[in-house]
Amino acid sequence: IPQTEGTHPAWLPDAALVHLAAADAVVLGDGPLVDTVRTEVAHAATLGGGETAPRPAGGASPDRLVLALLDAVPDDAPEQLREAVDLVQRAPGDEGFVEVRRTGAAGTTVTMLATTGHGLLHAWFHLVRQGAAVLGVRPEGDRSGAQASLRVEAHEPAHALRVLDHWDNVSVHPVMGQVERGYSGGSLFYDDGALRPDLGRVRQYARLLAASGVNRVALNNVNVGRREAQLLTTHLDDVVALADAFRPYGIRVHLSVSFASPVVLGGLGTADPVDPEVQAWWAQTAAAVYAAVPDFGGFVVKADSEGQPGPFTYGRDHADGANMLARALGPHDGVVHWRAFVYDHHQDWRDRSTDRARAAHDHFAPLDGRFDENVVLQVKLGPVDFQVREPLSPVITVMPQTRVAVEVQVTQEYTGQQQHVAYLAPQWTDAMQTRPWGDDGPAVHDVTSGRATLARRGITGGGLAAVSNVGQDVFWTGHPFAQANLYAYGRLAWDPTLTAEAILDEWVGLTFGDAPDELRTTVRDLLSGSLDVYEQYTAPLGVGFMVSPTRQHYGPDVDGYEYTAWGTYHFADRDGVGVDRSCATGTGYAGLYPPGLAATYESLSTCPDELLLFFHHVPYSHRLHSGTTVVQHIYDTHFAGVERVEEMVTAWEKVAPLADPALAGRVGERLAEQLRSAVEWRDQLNTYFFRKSGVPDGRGRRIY
Ligand code: BDP
Repeated sequence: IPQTEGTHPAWLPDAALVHLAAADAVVLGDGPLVDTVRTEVAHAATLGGGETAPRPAGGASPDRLVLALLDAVPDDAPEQLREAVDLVQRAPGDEGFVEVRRTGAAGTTVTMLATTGHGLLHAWFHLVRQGAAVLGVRPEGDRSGAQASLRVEAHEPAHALRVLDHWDNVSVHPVMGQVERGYSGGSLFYDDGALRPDLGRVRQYARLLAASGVNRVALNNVNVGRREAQLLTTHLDDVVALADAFRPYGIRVHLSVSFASPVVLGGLGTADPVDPEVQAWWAQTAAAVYAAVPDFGGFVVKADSEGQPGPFTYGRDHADGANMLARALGPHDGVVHWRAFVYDHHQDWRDRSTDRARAAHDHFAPLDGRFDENVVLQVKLGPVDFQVREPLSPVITVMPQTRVAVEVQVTQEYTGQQQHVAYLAPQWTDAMQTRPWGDDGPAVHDVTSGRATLARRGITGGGLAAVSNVGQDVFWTGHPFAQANLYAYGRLAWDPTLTAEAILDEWVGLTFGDAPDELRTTVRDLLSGSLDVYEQYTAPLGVGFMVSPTRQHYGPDVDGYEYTAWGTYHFADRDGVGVDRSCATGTGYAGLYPPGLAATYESLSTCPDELLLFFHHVPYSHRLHSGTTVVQHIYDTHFAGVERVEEMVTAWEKVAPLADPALAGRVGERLAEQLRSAVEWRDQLNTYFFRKSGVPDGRGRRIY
C-alpha cells in the first residue's frame, strides 16, 4: 500500500479499512490488478493484527468475504461460492462487479464477483465505502436480530471514460508556475523541468483516484509548452514511468498534445491535417507511444483557443483536425478528447454580437456527425468558463451524433482557489441531472453515458472529464476540505445519479470516520451549502467573472475584465446590469437550447432569478421572483454571505480541538482568509452598485 510519510491519507485512512480486517477475505484469480486487490486485503488484515497473506478458499469456517474472478471459481468451490456464481445473471463488463450478500443464522457472507481484475478492485473499494455494515455488523445499540436475507446487486460505471486532466507543466511557466491554476503546491509529477525521481506519491494518488472512480489521467497542461510537447517523443520515458505508477490501480494515462507537434517536434513545414506527411508523422508518433505504453489512453487537445495552434491556421475545421489525430490513435484503441473551449479572446468589446457564450456552439454545432468514433468532444459544463453559476452549455444538447464529454473544474480557479470552502458537487449533480428536453426527455448524464438515444447508432457516450486540484501539498488539495471535490468528481463520474449530499456523507464517513460525531457533523455542515455562500458574496445572479485579472482570478475586481477583449462582461451602467442574451433584443444565445428551455430563458417572467443577469440586462429596480429588487438583492446577499462565513468560522473554532492539529490549523487559517476575502467582495460589490445606481440599501446598512 503506497503511503508517503507525512501525507494526509485523504479518504483512505487505515480507519476506513479496519472493518475489513476481520473479514478474513479470500481472493481468487490472477493478474496484476488482482494482485493489487490481494495487497489491499493483506494490508487490511494487518490492521486487525491478523494474517498478512490471504488464505485459500474454503477451510475450517465458511468464508465471510470472497473476491473472485468468475473464471477463477473452481467447479469444486465451496457451496456458498458456487451459489453466488449461479446468481450472476449477466457477466459484469470490464469494470463492473456483482455483490452477493447472504445473511443467515451463521452470520453474513459477502461474495464479490467480477470478470476482470479492474472490476474486482472496484468491488474492493465498494466494500471499503460501505463501512462496517457490509459484513452485517450493526451500529451500536441496534438490538434487532439479523433477518435472513439474500441480496444480489450488479454495479457498472455509467461512463467508460472518467478522466482527470492535470494542468501540470514540466517546466515552470513564468506566469502560471508549475501547475496552471494549481492551488496545492507543486506538481505531483514534475519538478522544475524534470520528472520527479520518486513517484511514491503518484502511486498513493493512483490508489485514491481508483477508490473514487477515476480511471484516466492526462499528464500535462492543455496549454502545451515546448518541454511538455516533448513528452510525446524525446521525453516519452517520463510517460512510461508515470504509466507504471498508475497502472496497478487500473488508471490509464493520456497526454495533452500540441496541434503544431509535426512542426515543433517533427521539423515538418506544416501541421495541416490533410497533408499526408503530417498524417504519417502522427501515425508513426502514436505507434511509438503505444510501443512504449501499450495501454496508453489517447490525446487531449486544446486547439485554436487562447493562443494554442489548431486547424484554423490551415483553413481546416475542427472535425478535420480531430479526425486526423483519431486515425493515428484508432489502430491502438486510443481516443482523442477534443476540447470545445474555442472562442476569440481578441474580440471587439463594443460588438455584442460576438457573445463568448455562443462561441463553442457556433463552432461545433455544424460539425455534428463528422467526428470519428474515437473522438470525444469535451465540453465545459457552462458556456463561458467555470463560473460559480452558469446555465448548461447548449453544445451538450445539439450534438446527437457526437460522443460528448462534460468537463468540470475541480480545481477552484473561480470558486475561491482552495482558500475558500466551496463544495462543488451540487453544481455538477444539478447539471448532470438536468433534463434539457423536458421532464420526459433524457438527462445530461444520459448524453454523457450514451444511454440517450443518440442519432448515430452504436456510439457510446464521452463520459466526464475534470481539471484536477491536487499537488505536493501534504493535504493534497491545499484546503483539506477541497479533497471532497475530487472525491465527489470520481464518484459522479462512476454514478452521475448520486446526490451531492450522499457523496458528502460518504466522504466525511471515510475521511473522518473515527472522529467524534460533533466534528463530523460540523465538517459536513460547513461543506454542505458552501457553494451557495460563495455565490452570495461574489458575482450576482449568474453574471459571472468580476474576479481580479492581476491576482490571477482571486478576489473581486468588478470592472477587471469589463473593458478587455476576453468577452466576459456585465454591462453595468447607471441604469442597470446584465447581458442581454435574449433572441428578441440580445445576442440570441437563449435560443440555442431545446424549445422549452429556450422559452424559459428568453422571458423575463420565467427566467430563474439565479441566472437573470446571465440572460438579461435589467434596471436595478427590476423585481425578482423572490420579491426583492436586483440592487437590493445584491446588498442583501453580500451582507448575508459574510455573515454565513462568520458562522462558519465560529462553528469550526468549536470543534477544531477535536481534529488533528495540523488539519485544524490549516482549516482555521483558510477560514480566516475566506472571511477577509468575503468582506472584501462584499464591500467592493456593494459600493460599486451603490455608486452606479445611487440606490441606498433598503435596510439602512452602511455600505463602505
Ligand atoms: C481558463 C483558465 C486557463 C485555461 C483555460 C482552459 O483561466 O488557465 O487554460 O480555462 O480551460 O478558465 O483552457
